[in-house]
Amino acid sequence: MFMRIDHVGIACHDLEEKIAFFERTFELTVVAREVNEEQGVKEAMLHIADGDGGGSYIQLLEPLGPDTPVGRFLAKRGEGVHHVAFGVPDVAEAMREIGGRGVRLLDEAPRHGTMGSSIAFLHPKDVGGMLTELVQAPKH
Ligand code: V0V
Ligand code: CO
Repeated sequence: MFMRIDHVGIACHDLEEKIAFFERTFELTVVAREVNEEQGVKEAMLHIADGDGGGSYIQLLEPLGPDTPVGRFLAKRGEGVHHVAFGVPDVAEAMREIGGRGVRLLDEAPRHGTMGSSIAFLHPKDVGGMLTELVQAPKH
């Protein structure tokens, strides 16, 4: 299955502070910001590189409240890497294939992700402790 790393998601308490840190430390640029109510996050995408299948990014995530996936993660583990997102050409097909291999899907159908993408999550307990996201870039 064709895959690339689309983004690494990092949980933080203060999005603006963390954006400023990544900008001045790694000279990265914010290319998108979004509030995603369904996922309970305010997020920013910082561009790293462009590849054949699409770009790669750091995604900074601030929770919209304590009772959200990122809010619970911060309370339990503190700031740090929250998930790794693989870019796939067709997220529904990737869900079928990976789900068929015994990995629990956290979404029944693809959901709205950043920058017009379609996303779905895999249970971290079935992927060696790594919360895994599948992401399909929007069609042009
Ligand atoms: C929880 N666990 C994790 C984890 N979050 N392990 C690795 N990485 C993480 N990020 C572990 C946790 O330590 C527990 O293990 C167990 O999973 C159950 O967690 P919990 O404390 O009950 O927490 P919940 O209720 O939040 O459930 C965890 C899951 C939930 C992963 C099921 O967070 C979820 O559905 N996440 C998918 C949606 C999401 O994360 N959205 C935010 C990103 P122990 O302690 O029992 O051993 S949105 C995004 O990326 C967007 C919009 C985008 O890219 O476009
Ligand atoms: Co993500």
